[in-house]
Amino acid sequence: MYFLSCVDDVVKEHAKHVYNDATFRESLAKYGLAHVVGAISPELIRKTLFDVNKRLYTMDLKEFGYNDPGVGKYSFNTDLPFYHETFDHSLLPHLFHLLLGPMERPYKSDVAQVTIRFPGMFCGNDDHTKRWHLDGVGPQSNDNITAVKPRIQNFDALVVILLSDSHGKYSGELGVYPQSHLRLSKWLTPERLHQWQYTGLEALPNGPLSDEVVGTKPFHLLGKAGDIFITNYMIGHFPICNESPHLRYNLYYRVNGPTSSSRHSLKERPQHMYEPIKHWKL
Ligand SMILES: O=C(O)CCC(=O)C(=O)O
Repeated sequence: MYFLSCVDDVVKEHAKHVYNDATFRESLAKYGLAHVVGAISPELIRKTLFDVNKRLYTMDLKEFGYNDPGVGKYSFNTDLPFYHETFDHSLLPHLFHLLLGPMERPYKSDVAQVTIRFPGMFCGNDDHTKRWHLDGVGPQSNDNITAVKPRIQNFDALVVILLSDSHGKYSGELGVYPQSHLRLSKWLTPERLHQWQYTGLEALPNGPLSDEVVGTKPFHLLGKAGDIFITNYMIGHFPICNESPHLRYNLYYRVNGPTSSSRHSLKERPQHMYEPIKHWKL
């Protein structure tokens, strides 16, 4: 017990140290993203990667739910308790307590998403300006196929955990558009927001509008296994081509602060798309 509380104190101190670094907060406010090196312990990374690879080996791919060739095929959402530990036992709950404010209960992870990008994925004539997207935007099908519920089910932060070392640019890493949270919120009008809710991803300004609205230079989320990137929920992102001979593994969590929606409360707050950093303590 004593040992566990010591570990918790160390993790809490680490979170405080990260938060108190002004460049970390400035980066989140200005660019909508920040990199924390070595944030997750090698032991948690090892256990998570072991489980993912074991599933590949045993072909226990039930969790690889989406039947969407190319995009979602090697992506699975999981609510298995094991995947919550990687978030819940790390500095992340403490860091979000500081970044988004205290909650009635401690921060806990929502569903985890694991994505694997195999060599060759998204290479060739791929046009990423058509593929960048925001999560939580767009209609949701109900059981009754004809009834589609419009929604903007936004959250506050996307956490990207690298489960494997990057092998240089174009090794399947996530690409993000720095500042797109601010640029998109400026571009948004009530009509456009309405389209996002009803049409979803197709109504985002990608393709020919992309350079003008979100920018021309994506930033590549590269690092070592155990590094994390925290991004604002309104940062446009997409997986980059994997030209390396290695598999790339990322783990994602979507985090809700005290004022945001959650899949449990099913609150929606489309108006927050106009003020992407309003609820952050930066
Ligand atoms: O890691 C990836 O491949 C990107 C996944 C992604 O963008 C998403 O699921 O929204």
